[in-house]
Amino acid sequence: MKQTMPHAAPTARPFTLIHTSDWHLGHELHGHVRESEHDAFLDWLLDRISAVEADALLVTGDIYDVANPPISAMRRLFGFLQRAVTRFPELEILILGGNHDSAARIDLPAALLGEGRVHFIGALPRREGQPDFARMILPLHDRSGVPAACLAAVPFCRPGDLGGLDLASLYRAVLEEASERAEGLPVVLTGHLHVAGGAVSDLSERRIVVGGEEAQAASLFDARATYVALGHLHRAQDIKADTRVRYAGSPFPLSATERAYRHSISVVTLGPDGCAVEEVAIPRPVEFLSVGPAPLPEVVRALEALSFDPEIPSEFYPFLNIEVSVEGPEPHLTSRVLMTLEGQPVRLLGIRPVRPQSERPGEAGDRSTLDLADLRPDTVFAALHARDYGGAAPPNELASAFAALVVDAGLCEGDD
Ligand SMILES: [Mn+2]
Repeated sequence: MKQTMPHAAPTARPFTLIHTSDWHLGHELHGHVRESEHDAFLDWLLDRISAVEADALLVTGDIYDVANPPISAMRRLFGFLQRAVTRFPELEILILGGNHDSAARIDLPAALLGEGRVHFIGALPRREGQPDFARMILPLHDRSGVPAACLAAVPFCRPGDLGGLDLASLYRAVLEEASERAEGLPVVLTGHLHVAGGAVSDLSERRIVVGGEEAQAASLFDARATYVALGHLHRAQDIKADTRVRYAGSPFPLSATERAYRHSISVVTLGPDGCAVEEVAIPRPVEFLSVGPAPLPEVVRALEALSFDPEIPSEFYPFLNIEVSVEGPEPHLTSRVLMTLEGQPVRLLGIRPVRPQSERPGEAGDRSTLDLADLRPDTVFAALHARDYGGAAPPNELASAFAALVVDAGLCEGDD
C-alpha cells in the first residue's frame, strides 16, 4: 500500500499523465468531415490510457473546431468522457478552453458534474473580477486516490478575461499560488497560447499576431512548474525554457501544411527529480498525398501512377493536394486533373496553379495568382491599411485589435 507521501516513496509508481491537445472536434477539411479520424484517435487514446496506466488526462484546448460546434462534435466529446470514466473511474481529466472554443460551452457541464474527476475549465475562473485560484488550482490524485500532483489550469485568456492583468502577471501569480498550495507536490501548469520559440507552420509564420495575442516569451514559465502542458500550436514540440514546456500537438493533420508533422500524445511521468516525457506516435488512419509542383503533364503522369486500395471505406479515402506549375492561364487544368482522378478513391483538397516566381499566397504582390482560400483576414487588413494610409502597415495596437476581432468572429483558422 502507498504511504501518505507516495511521491517520496522509492517504490511508488510515478504519477503518469497523458497530455494531448487541439482535437478540433467537428473539423472539416475542404468540406470533408473528420469524424472517423476522431473516432479512431479516441478509441486508440482509451487503449493508451489503459496501457500506460495513466493517472490523468490533460486536453489543453481547442477541444472543438469552432465556438458553435455541431451536436455530433459535442456528442463525440461526451461519449468519449463517458467511456473514459466508466473504464477508468479514478482517472483525472482536464478539458481546457482554447481560442477556437466558446469558453462558456466548455464550462457548461462543470455545474452538472460538481467536484468530480472531470474538470472543465473553459474561461479563466474569476471572482469579483480577480483570478479565482481556488477553482483553477486543483489536486490531481493518483489511481489509489492520493493527491500526487497540483494542477494549475489556465485556459486560453482573452484580454477581457484578465481583469487588468497582463498574461505575464497572471502566470506569475498562478505559479506563486500553485507552488504554495502544492505543499511539495509537483506542479503541472497549463496554457493555450503562442509561446515564442515554438515552430509554427508556413501558414502561421507570416502572422503579426497569432490567435489574437502577440507571441509570449517562454520566460512566462519557471521551475516552480515541473511540467507546462501547452495547446495551440499543432506541431508537437518542446519549448526552450527554465522548465519542461511542451506543446502536445494535434492528433492528426488539420491542414495540408501539417501532413509532415509527427502526430503524437505526450506521456509524462512526474517523479521526485522532475519529469520525463515519452512521445507516443498516433497511428494515422488517413493518408495525406501531395503531387507537384510540376508541369501539368508530369502531374497527370504522377496521378496515373498512384495506386489506391479499392476496399478502403470512403471516410478513410486519402486526401490529395495538387500543385501545378504554370506559365500562364491554363483553362483545362482543373478538368484534366479531375478526368485523371475520376472514379478513384481519393479526396481532393485543391488544385493550385503555381507560377515560377510568384510570391507566397497572402503576401502583397501578384494578387491575380491568389486563391480565395489562401487569403488571410490579417493580410487583407494590412493591404487595405497600406492602400489607404500611404503604404503604412497597421500599428501593432490596431493589428492586435483586428486579430482579436477575427478570433471573436470565429474566422480564425489554420495552424492553431
Ligand atoms: Mn488554438
